[in-house]
Amino acid sequence: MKILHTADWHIGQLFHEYDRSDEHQQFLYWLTETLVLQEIDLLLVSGDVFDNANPAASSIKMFYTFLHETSKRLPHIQMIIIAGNHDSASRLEAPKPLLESSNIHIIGMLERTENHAINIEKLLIPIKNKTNDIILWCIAIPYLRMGDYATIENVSNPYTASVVQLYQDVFQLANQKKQAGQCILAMGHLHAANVDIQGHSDKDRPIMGGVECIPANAFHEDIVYTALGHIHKAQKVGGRENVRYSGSPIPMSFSEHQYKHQVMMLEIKEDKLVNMKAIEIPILVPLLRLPKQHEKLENVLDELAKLPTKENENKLAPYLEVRVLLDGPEPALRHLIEKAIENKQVRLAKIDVQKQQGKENTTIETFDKLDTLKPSDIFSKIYLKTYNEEIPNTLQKLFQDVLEETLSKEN
Ligand SMILES: [Mn+2]
Repeated sequence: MKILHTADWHIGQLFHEYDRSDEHQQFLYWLTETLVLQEIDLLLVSGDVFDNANPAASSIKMFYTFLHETSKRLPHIQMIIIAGNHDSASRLEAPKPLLESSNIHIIGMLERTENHAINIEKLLIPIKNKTNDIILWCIAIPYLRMGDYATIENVSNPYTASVVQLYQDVFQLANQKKQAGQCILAMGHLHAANVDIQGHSDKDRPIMGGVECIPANAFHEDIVYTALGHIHKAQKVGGRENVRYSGSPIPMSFSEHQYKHQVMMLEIKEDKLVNMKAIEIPILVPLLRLPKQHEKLENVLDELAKLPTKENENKLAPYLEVRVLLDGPEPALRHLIEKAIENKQVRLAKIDVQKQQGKENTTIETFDKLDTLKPSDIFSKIYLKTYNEEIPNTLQKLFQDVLEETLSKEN
């Protein structure tokens, strides 16, 4: 049986206001071709199919077209899709009855039994071969939110303890059901302990749920492969080759520009993992960070001037992040940069400004001194702290004018 593991598609994401449908569409076309070419029997999608809980109709259409096209070309393929923290669990699950008839399993949320316990049967999916015999059991647990799990008391981290317990409970069930020659897989959308979160350090894409990390030993040694989602950099977890993040197929932020994007392909024979390899995904729109380090504006403009000239079609031009080091205010910054790249084959996505280190010795006033503070004093201090020099007279004068005008209006 051949399996392909992917996650964190984030269909519908805007990249600094730019629409990414072309990139997502090309990835999904590529994925269908890859599934056909590699003769994949089982596709695992470990959460964050969509970028937000209320995806646009065009995003939903893209997703269902992918499911339909892939099922048409590979009539025997089975798919398991779990919800991530970006997905709406109920929205993702809505077409469940329809999809199950095409061997597509969607696990968005936990179901409860009559006595309110988690229905762990629903988190265990039997996968059959072409002759209709069960050959593996997949533990499929979506992203867990507060209130999704039974709270375990008297432990330092109830979230972690509950998630670990749930994986153990479903594993136990799988182990009871499993017969000779069958094996167990697991899926999850979570933040594992000690992972490389490069790509999430960026303030544009802060990590969700990163406070409570799940140790790799939550996944029993007898699970042949654990397919994780949530962290965008592809990697193994806890030093274990068979516990992995597939990574996101397209970069979600500029801090992801350095690493390759991939899917994982696995092959299982009897109850053993016999083959595992990463398949690199072609990138349609590259990310460009210029210059490598933050530099003074004049150097930056020189650098931008060297960029290749615009071709007719600028629709898929690289996304550009410009990195500037400023030692004073520069109100024309955006204008100057936009002018410099007017005829260049790039699309400006972000201007990242670093200010030269100011003096740190400006004291913060205490509450009881608030009455005595003057706006102009605060302005002077902030300027000194930001730019490490006194305010130029012209700027001080402009500030006074604005201040006086504001105060006169107030009265
Ligand atoms: Mn996520």
